[in-house]
Amino acid sequence: TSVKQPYRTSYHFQPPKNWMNDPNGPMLYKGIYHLFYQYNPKAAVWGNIVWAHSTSTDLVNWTPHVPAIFPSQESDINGCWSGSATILPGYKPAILYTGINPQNQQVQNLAVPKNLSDPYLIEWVKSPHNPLMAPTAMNQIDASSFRDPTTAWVGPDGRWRVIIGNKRDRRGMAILYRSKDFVRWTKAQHPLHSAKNTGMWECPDFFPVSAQVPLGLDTSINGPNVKHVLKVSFTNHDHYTIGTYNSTTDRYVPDKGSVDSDSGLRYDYGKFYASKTFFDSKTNRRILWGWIDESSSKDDNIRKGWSGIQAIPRTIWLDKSGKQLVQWPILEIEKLRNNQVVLPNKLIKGGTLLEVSGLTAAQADVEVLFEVKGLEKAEVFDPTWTNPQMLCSQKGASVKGSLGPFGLLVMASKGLEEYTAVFFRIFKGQNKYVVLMCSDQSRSSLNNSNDKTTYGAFLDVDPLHEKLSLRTLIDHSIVESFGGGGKSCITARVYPVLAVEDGTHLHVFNNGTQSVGVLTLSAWSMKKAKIN
Ligand code: DQQ
Repeated sequence: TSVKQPYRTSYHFQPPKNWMNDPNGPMLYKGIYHLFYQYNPKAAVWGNIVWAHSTSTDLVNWTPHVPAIFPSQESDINGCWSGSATILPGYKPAILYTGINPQNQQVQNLAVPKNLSDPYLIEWVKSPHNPLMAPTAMNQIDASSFRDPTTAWVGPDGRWRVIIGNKRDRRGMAILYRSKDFVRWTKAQHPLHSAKNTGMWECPDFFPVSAQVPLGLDTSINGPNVKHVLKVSFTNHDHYTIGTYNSTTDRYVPDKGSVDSDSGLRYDYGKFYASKTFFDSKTNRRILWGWIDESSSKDDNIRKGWSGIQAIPRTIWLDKSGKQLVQWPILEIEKLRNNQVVLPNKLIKGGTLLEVSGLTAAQADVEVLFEVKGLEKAEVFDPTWTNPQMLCSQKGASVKGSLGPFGLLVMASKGLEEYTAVFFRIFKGQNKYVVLMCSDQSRSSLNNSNDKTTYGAFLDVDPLHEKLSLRTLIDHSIVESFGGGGKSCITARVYPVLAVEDGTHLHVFNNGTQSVGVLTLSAWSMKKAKIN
């Protein structure tokens, strides 16, 4: 019996079947990229978690391997949960991960490659000293909230540091441990950082970024012109702050205005969770992997036999403002671009819907550059509008405005019974213009068992002096959008009934009263990648 699979991706990473969640231990070793991930070998729902493993030489095409880490000792017999890789001196990779012990306590374990001359690092052996870090009566760590070790870094005293996600009551924390030999770890007196009312911090990530050049830095780098980023996952989102790390006191202090709360900065304002970066020493980039969950029902996931994909890896760096990060799909993905379709420079009048044809619209990469005119006609921004997602839900694609909504209708059916709208609206604020970016899924499918929540973000672009760009990667059931060159990202999952395969269309639209210029629009059909 063959089930139709209109929602499987063609160039977003996923295993052939079953459940996948967090990306784990990404690294580059001897010219080969490794991706491990949380995987259930038995079903399309979470459970029986092992570290599945794939490798690649280009981050686009992937070869599957046998699971690298699976329950085999007391310290991980009930599950091998998330963790990270560190390359130790002598060019030796090491993985720290969370194991679930027979008492269902969360403990931290070490695994190392069995054979360093195998470039694929297929077999991993666990330390006989596991667990290396465990909750005890002495350290008062909550055994159900102690997980997801980061990549370790070296301080000025030569000792290794690692942080582990934790909470105490409602306070989220990044517990710090130090070690001389990577085997014996001692808990520091104080956490690296914590914040009240955030709940458990899952999958922390802590890394330096250059304040001078848009390049990545290896994890132990610190000094002048280096800022640090702390990312933590809670309430379904990956939140980050930018700040300063003092490696002598081992404290991280977020910059003023950089807040650890639900209203702070996010990597992505749609679906994107439990992400992790690694430093690519071959190209001096820092690369971000993130898990994109389904928006379909559990029953549908079981029926289709799989659940979870990974976002296209993103290069990540500090914006020149120093106030936020910028993300962009890795350049390698552009080698899948095929049959470019170009829309010549054009003024899009209010009320226009313009089809972009000649491409496989269900498997595409679209880049568009808008020029906004008549800014004095922008609607006035109400300063009580502090929640962009709410604003996008109230002012969806069908709600007419002055400057906007304008953008792309993707995954659209022929008769527009279904579409996903990715668009902008521009408002006149107190002393600057406010750009709102939305991904409206409310009309994405005739199947109402899907979660069709609309997502939104503010975009730090000044339309008076800058052009407004939008890039959208479309891949059957994912719409991954980058506004303003990657200053705000919104990822959505959609499951159309009519707009599948060749029944899928792409349009540019302007539902505002003011005209908008399209300076350039390029759309490519995307070739299929080898994703396992
Ligand atoms: N997923 C893992 C945990 C982590 C959570 C378990 C985040 O280690 O905290 O599969 O999605």
